[in-house]
Amino acid sequence: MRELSQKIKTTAVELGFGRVGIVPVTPLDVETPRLLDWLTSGNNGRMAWLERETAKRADPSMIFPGALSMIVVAQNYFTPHKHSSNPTQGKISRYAWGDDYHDVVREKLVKLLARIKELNPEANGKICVDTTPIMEKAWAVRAGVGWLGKHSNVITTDHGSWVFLGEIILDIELEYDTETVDDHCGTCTACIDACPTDAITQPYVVDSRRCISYATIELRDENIPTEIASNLEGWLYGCDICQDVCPWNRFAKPSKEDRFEPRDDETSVDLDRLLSMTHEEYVERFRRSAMKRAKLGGLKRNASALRKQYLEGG
Ligand code: B12
Ligand code: SF4
Repeated sequence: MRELSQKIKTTAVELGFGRVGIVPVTPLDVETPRLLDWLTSGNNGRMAWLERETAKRADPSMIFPGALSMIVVAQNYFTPHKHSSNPTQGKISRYAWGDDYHDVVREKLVKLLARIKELNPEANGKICVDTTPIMEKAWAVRAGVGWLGKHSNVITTDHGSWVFLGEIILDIELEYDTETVDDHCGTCTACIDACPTDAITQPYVVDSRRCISYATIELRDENIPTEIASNLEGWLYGCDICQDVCPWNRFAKPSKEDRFEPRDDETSVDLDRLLSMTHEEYVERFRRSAMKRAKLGGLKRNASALRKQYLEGG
């Protein structure tokens, strides 16, 4: 078991994952009541899908019967580029500059699972990247990948919070990591103080209804609430403010994954260009990009809100 676990970790590092941890699959007894409290307070906004599968989120064996082990990986996505400060441009959050991470991380996990099956043909596994109803951040903390920052993203000591999370749930036993990473946030409240919409309502808790990331990506088919729309601070898609100010991100090292380099060298998009974009141009520009999630209508709505703000001198 020890040898297999070690080989899995070595392969994960060879595939470019910055951190990897392995833990047994047991119900999330501390985190689940917190998830339920969060939902009861309405912090999920219109993301009703978070309410539907709480039992699965609490216990991955409901998603993958026979689940015994959880491998958690972190993929560094930091590339050292900046945003345009021109208000006629809308900022794209760092995670969506390059190719869609769902595809990039999944592709690597497919390779990792294939290697595990080579080493142990009895093993079966399920790959998860974001969309599977599991609490990825809670598993990453358990697996010693990092700690939950006050902005509620997982922070690693090597790459800060600029990491995507991914998992393989397995039906075999492995040797487990027992060490977690201490919470290194200390008395710092930089993320809470910097959030322009006061979305971090208490340390570790984000109210999606106030979060620019939610408003510009997940809130569909309605206008952005006025108090958020007047505080977008130039963000067209997602928001990185709470992570940009985090001291742990000062020492981030560039990712070796070229696919996270900005597509078309763009970290921002010209608002007028977006507002006049046809569906065909949209398909071409955002093919294989995570930004497809907001759809062209959503991006145009966000661009209009930003344009209104700079025309009003806000
Ligand atoms: C729903 C969701 C969102 C929502 C809600 C955000 C949130 N805080 O959960 C919205 C749309 C706002 C969002 C935004 C973003 N997201 Co998002 N999102 C998710 C998703 C799909 C589910 C997360 C979830 O279960 N939330 C529910 C709440 C209850 O979970 P929670 O915040 O972790 O709650 C815990 C804390 O409140 C804690 N807690 C409560 N009280 C206390 C007290 C103490 C003392 C402590 C220690 C803890 C604690 O307990 C709760 C349970 O563990 C995950 C993927 C996945 N399947 O897990 C990606 C994920 C979390 N998102 C991710 C990213 C990258 C982002 C953005 C950075 C994108 C962007 N640049 O715009 C922003 C960050 C905004 C922010 N500050 O959180 C990454 C985060 C990677 C990382 N390093 O952690 C994930 C893991 C996707 C991935 N596979 O990489 N996201
Ligand atoms: S992503 Fe932006 S709006 Fe959301 S909590 Fe962080 S700083 Fe606030």
